[in-house]
Amino acid sequence: MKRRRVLQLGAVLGGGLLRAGELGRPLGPYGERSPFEKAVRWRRESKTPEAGSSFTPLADSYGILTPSALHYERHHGGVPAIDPARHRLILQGMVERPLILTVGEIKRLPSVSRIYVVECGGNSGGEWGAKTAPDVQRSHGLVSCSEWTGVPLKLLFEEVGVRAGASWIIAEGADAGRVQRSIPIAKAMDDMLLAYGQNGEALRPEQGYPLRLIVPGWEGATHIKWLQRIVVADQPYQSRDETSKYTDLMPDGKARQFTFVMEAKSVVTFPSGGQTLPGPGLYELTGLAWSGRGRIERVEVTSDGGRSWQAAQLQEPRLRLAWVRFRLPWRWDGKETVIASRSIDETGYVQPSREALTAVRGTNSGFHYNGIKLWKVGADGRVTNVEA
Ligand SMILES: Nc1nc2c(c(=O)[nH]1)N[C@H]1C(S)=C(S)[C@@H](COP(=O)(O)O)O[C@H]1N2
Ligand SMILES: [Mo]
Repeated sequence: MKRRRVLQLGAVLGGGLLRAGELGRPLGPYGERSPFEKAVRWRRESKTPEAGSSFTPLADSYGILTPSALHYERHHGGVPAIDPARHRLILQGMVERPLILTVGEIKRLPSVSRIYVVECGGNSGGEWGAKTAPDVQRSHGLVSCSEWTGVPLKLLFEEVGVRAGASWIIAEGADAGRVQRSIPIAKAMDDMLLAYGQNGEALRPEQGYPLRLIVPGWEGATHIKWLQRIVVADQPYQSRDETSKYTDLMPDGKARQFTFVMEAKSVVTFPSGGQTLPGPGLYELTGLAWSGRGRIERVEVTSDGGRSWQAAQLQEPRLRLAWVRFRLPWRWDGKETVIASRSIDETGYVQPSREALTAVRGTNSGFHYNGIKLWKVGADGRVTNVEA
């Protein structure tokens, strides 16, 4: 193979580029990023500032962890200021021994740390319809991935003793929104976490400080933040947030309810909407893939509008229910083209095209959109939302 020069650095080296070290600023008690780094969450306009969402800048992320300060936010009643010394978790309902726990008591229990995606059921919901999002942050940024630390819920339930016939839990937050969600108890006994840690420190207030549920692979709305109560029951609660909202309207006018699992998805973050390629040449095409059903087995990428698909390189370790970073060297010839990715998970499920998805689900679903995302690269290097 002919050796190609990847980047042309040689000529500029020599004068004036390297600075002598100046005396820097002193040590600091809590770190901050460089003032030259500008990526921020984008906040969608909402009627009230407390109830709203902000989006993770996916195109500015490296690897598979979202820095806590950039984790997306979705609140229905603002971020409460909770003093952990005064916070309590109540476990009641169909249990042998109802319990009230302090945060300190919870932290004493055996714990685990796991890397998991949290994704809002409404993420990329704009793609059902007008698709006006100019960039990947706004089209797909209601998803983040963190390392969560906490107590397996199973362990707590073994402490309180679940009564025969119990089949659901109802979790309640301490925020003004009083968000309540019903979750099948089988999920709680499987892999749910009562989390207090995020990326090596306490949860951020926006993420539910001091306690939240993590429901691996299931839609964000079930991951109750500022958790203050779990009621064990023999039926779901049919709360506002699982009846009037968070249901999927189907083409026949019926609505699907309790669609918990987030199906396999992926998105190219470079090149993606709003970016400009400076010219033809070698680039690293990259993006993120995840599935609520388990491990990502394969990600395929097209850079010719879907005529051919090529397997991307997957960064190890490939963790279940976490982001997988994919990459592929890509030589852009300077012509207009369309790029996209599709993910395949360990169950064999293949991320569908928009056409295949809307053929089954119609276009009024609102939630749970996981179609293949296309980006157009113009001959001028500008990348745009192909469906806009
Ligand atoms: N108590 C409470 N829990 C909540 C919410 C809320 O408003 N209040 N929003 C839910 C929704 S819809 C989502 S998508 C996730 C968002 O979690 P994050 O803000 O940490 O990203 O939290 C869920 N848990
Ligand atoms: Mo959500």
